[in-house]
Amino acid sequence: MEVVRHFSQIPEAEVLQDPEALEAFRRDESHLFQPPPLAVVRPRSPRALKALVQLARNEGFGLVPRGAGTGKAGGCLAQGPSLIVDFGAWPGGISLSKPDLSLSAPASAWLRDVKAAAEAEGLFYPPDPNSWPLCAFGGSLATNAGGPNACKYGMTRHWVLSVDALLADGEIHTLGIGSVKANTGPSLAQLLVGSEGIFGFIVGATVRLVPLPRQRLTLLLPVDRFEALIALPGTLCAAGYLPSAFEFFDPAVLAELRAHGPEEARRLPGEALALLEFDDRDCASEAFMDGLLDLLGPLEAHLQMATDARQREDLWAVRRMTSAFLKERHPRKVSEDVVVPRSRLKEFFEGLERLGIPAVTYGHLGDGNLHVNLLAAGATEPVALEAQLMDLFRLCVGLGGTLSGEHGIGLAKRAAFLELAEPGHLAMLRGLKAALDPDGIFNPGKVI
Ligand code: 2HG
Ligand code: ZN
Repeated sequence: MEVVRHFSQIPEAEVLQDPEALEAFRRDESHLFQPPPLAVVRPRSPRALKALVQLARNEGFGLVPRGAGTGKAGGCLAQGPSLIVDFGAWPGGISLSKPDLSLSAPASAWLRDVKAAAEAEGLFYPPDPNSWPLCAFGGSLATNAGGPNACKYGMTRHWVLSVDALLADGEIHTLGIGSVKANTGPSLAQLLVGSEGIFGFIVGATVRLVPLPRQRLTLLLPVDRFEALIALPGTLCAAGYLPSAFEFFDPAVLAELRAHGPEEARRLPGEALALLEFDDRDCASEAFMDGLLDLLGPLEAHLQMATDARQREDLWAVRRMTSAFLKERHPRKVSEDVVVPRSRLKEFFEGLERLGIPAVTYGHLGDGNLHVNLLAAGATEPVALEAQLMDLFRLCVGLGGTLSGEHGIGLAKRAAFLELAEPGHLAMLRGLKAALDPDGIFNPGKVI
């Protein structure tokens, strides 16, 4: 009862405390299942946020930010006594400045609406996490989400000009300006992007746009031997062919999709398969294609072109549903998103084989971001599973990569991150945390 009294004091916010309503907030899209939060609060104004910060400080509980709950690392789940701050009702609309090639939106906007608003004006906001039709703009900023387009366009971080963020004084501060050039010391906006809420909460941002690509070439490349694909991203990039996306399925995932997947997946050819996309201005030209075929060498024989938008959508539909499909068939699977530089892909796959980790792999071959899925994780002894994951992470770190390319650390990878991170890196993060959030209010127990 004590608790109820306090929470009802929060102005301009909706408060959920019904245990049934809280159940939905125990999960995100990771494999984790956390205890329920004390309550879920949906703030509608800066006043509500200020009251929340004061209450959390006085009462000694944490505040956990949440967008649409599509994160894959447990960053938006409660760890210890916490309130979940659900930004779904945060006010504001999407606005766009064509002369500035910029777009501003509140954390509550859907990423799909942000992307569509840009497209409606012939502009492009490239970040495309797999969850883009369902995820919140704020969540994509807090987690620095990446997706297939990162191969050419980078991550969410690379598109952020400024952020509005709730900081430990309970106020909202604008960090940065909505213009492409600003050079007034280290970027504090960038400190917040991808911070997973541990330094403060992003309530809105202004991002950079570019003209919408007018051409798109979508190619399907089935191969007889998976090894034949592995060198290809490096070969293409070194020759000046930078795909906007270079996705792949290893033989094990492909077999699984073919045997149990939807109709479109059952028709997929090859032992392994790549899905490549180019959006260069001249990608429909003969010269572009000739150069590409030269680089493909003997693989050229297998190349298939998506002839129309429908075929392109079918190919992408299979790729986009792969994560959900595997989760449905293997509900207790553990899915990783390790990364190695594309020049080290061959060594990665050799290493993975040597380690003998029972996994299927797919994802973003073009930028070395690989979704290694341990389908049998649920039936593996926890100690053995942890050893397998640490072996996998160490392999990546040893090759100049790291344990997460796009999903973040959150709760799911925190222990491994603490073990593997460079000590100086960790010391800096801890120093920043102590300086920016001295009372440990913002997303406690995450990342560090
Ligand atoms: C994807 O690329 C997502 O499909 C999810 O990042 C990856 O669940 C996964 O393994
Ligand atoms: Zn991915």
